[in-house]
Parts: sequence; structure tokens; C-alpha cells
Amino acid sequence: MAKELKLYINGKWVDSSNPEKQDILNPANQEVIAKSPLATVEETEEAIKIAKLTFESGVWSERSPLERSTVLLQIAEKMEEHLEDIIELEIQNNGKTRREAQSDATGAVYTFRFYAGLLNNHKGQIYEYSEKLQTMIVKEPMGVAGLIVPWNYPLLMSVWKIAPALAAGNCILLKPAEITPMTAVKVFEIIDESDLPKGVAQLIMGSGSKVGQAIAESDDVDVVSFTGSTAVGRNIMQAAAGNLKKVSLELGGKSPNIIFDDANLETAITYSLFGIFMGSGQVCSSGSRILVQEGIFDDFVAEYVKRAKGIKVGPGNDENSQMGAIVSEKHMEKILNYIQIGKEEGATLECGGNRIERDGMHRGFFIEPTVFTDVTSDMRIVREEIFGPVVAIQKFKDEAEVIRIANDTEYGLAGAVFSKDQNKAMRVIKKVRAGITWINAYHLTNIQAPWGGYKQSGIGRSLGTFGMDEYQEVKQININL
Ligand code: TAP
Repeated sequence: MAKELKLYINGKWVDSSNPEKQDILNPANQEVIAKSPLATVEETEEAIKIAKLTFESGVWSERSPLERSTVLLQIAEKMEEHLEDIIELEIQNNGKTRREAQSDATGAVYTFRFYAGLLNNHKGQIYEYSEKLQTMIVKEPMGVAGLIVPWNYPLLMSVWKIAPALAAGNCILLKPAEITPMTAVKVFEIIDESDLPKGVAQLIMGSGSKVGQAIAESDDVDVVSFTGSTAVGRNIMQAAAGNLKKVSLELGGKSPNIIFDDANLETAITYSLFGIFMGSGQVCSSGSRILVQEGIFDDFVAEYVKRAKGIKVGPGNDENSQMGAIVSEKHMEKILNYIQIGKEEGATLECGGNRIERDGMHRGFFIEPTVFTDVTSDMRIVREEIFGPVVAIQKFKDEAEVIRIANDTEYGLAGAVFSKDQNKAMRVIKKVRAGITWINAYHLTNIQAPWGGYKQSGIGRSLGTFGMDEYQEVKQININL
């Protein structure tokens, strides 16, 4: 029977007063795996009040760094004990492959450990201006942090926010995406078993337009950290203007992946496939625009298409699957519509382009790895974020042209350069206006490095020391000796 999910407020699992429920589906077969509450605006406001009162009580914010870090380590340890359940839930609810879900789950554990460690090295600064005046600079928690998460990394995006927000001493409210609450619930079950004081962390499920909007608008929320689309990011900023709360936005991308004639072809092809088809292309940093220099263009495309056709698509639970499901029917339709647009715009469809319905896969949402060539910079499939397994390969002549094409986008999240010439690779990557970049690789990164974008890909950074700064105020204390 489908599990009935509950809200977690003030340390208790509670039902919503709204009797309406959301069916939570497995996108690989449309099985209903749970029924999720749809919280009301009033319940959201109540949860925010609890977080505010708990913050003001000091039960968490005034605990020593060592005590806070001990609780984060306890959560990490319990997550590790439940790792298999977490992986299974992420596969079932999001459609990821086992390998992808495993990587997310271990990444989530490491994120808690990283912030537990950082917290113990949480230093301020002291300036001695004169014998009479000393200035201390200290960092303090902000208060209530509203954390709004998308469906593509339900676990990892939640933890990337929960861990630094708690480490910094805030009280939190997490809103997962309506269709993917399963691993967030699991994290809160673990939190419930930990020594985190009641009322520090609340989990509130419901629609973005009600619950998300209420969080972004609330005068009692001090910082809102949002990951999702650029369109909703804009709404969040407007809603946050009421009390001028701090806003941190991790938004969309249309990232360029540049392959020069002198690249190692094998490396470039391997990472360029991984760059777009990891997570079925539902990844903000996907290398969805591959720019290939004219000297190797034909060879690159021939080999790339051959390998894209060979990618095994299937349910995440099948060990042979290399690419999983699309998260929902609605999103699958959106991707298929973009493929149609690409054909109508005159791009050449080299492979893919269809929903996969063979071998029982018709019950789920699967799309073939799709490659377009003969694309131009004005086409919608080149300009807009498709967020699916669809890549556009474009030809370029020289360095100057590729830098211009790469930056000809409103986004600035990620980008990569492949070349054996280190100087050229460094010169070009520095010109790419994006926050997450690679040379001779794609998607490899670590928790220590700040994650976020330039231009309309966002404001602020997750992870690393930067990720904790998003949840902290900075105060100067001037001491007259
Ligand atoms: P969105 O539709 O923007 O939704 C993201 C979250 O915001 C969901 O929890 C959603 O709730 C909520 N939301 C929707 N409307 C809202 C509103 N008016 N006020 C407050 N919250 C609201 O994005 P998505 O479709 O889930 O995710 C895909 C997008 O996320 C892509 O553009 C992708 O690039 C981006 N993304 C970026 C990153 C980084 S790190 N830059 C990482 C992952 C994803 P409901 O879903 O419940 O309505």
C-alpha cells in the first residue's frame, strides 16, 4: 500500500488540514509509491512561527560549534546506516539509475560531514587598529532559513541546503518539490532520531505557488535559498523584497562544452556524453550545447552519435541501465515538444527523438538520447533550457568565434573546454562567463568547491565555505580598550 506521508513540524509528524493528497509516482512504471500532503498557507505560516520561536529560544543557535557539529555527524552516520533505503527511494521517486542515486546518497552524507568539520574551524577576524581600538568581526546565524528544492536532485539539493543552514545555527523549513518528497521525508526521519532540538527543522510539503510562495513572502523568514528554474527564481526575488530577506538562487543553464581540434577525442567524447546524458539531461549544469571545431567536427559527430545510440535506457533498478527515466509525464511532454521544435526549426536529428515504449517501458517515461546538428545560435533548442536528454552540436572556426558563441546566452552556470594545449584551454575557460567549469572533463566536482552561476543562472553559491556564508550575518564589534 502507498505510504501516507506527513508534515514534520515542531518535532512531530502531523497531517495537513487539507484532505487533498498528491499521488507520488515512480516515473519508471507510474506505480503510486506514496500519498503526500498538500499543506495550506496557514500551516506553512505556523511552521515558520515555530522555527522563529525556536531560533529565538537559542536552543540551537547558542549551542557551541562542537555541540552542533556532533549532531551533524550523528545525522551523517544515521544516513550512512540507511544508505540503501535512501538510494532505493531516490531511484523509485526520481527515476535515476542506481549508480546516480548511489553517488547522490554518498554525496549527501559527505555534505553533512563537511559542514560538521567546517563548523569547528569557524573563525572570525580581529583587527587591532590602535592601542585603544580593537575590532572583532564575527559571523552569526541569520534566523529562519526557507529552503526550496527542485525534483531533479531531491536528496542532494535538500542536503546541500539543510547541512550548511543548520551548521550556521539557523532554524529551517524545507519544501521539497511536490512530486519528489520521498528522500526528504527519509532525511527528516533521520533528523527526528537525532539530537537536533525539536522545532529547529520543519518539513512542509505542498505546491510551489502556495507553500513556496508563502515561504518567500514571509516576514519571519530571514533567508530563502532556492534551487529551480530561472522563471520561479525571479518570482522568489520579488516575493522576498517585502522584508528584504537574503536570497540565494541556483537556477537554470544552457552550458557550452567546447571541443578544439587538438582535443583527445576519446576523452572529449566520453565526457560530452556524460555531460548531457547523466541524469537523463535533467541536470542544471548539463553540457547541452557542444561546440566542436571544424577540423574534427565530422569525426566527432559520427563517433558521438554511434555511442549515444548505444546508451542503454531503462529503469534505475536495472543494473544494466545507463540512463534512467524522465521525472514525470508533464516533463516528458515538454522535452518531446522541444524535439519537435528542433525539427521544425530545421536542425538535423542525428539520433533519438522518441519516447521509448518497448519491453514494458510504455508504463514509464523514457526518452531516447537525442542529438541535433546543423543548429544555429538563434534556434530555441540552442537558447532555451530543455532539461532533458537532448543535445545540440554546433561547428566553430576559431577561438574568438567559440568564445562569442559560448557566451551568447542569458545563462552562466557551467562550461567546459577540451584541448591538449593547456594555455589555450585556460585562456578560453577564463573567458567563459560561468561559475562551474572544467578543462578536459565534465560534471566532476567536489563538496569543497562553490556551486552556482553567473548571469541568470543565479545569485550566491552552495557548498564549500561559500555555502555556509549564505546562511550567516556578519557583525563588527568595536571595542574601546
Ligand atoms: P521549479 O519549477 O522552479 O521548482 C523548483 C521548486 O520551487 C519546487 O519546489 C517548486 O514547487 C517551487 N516553486 C514553484 N513555484 C514557486 C513559487 N511561485 N514560489 C516559491 N516556490 C515555487 O523548477 P523545477 O522544474 O522543479 O526544476 C528544474 C529547474 O531547476 C531547472 O531550470 C534547473 O536548471 C534548475 N536547477 C538548478 C540547479 C542549480 S544548482 N543551479 C540545480 C537543480 C535544478 P513545486 O514543484 O511543488 O511546484
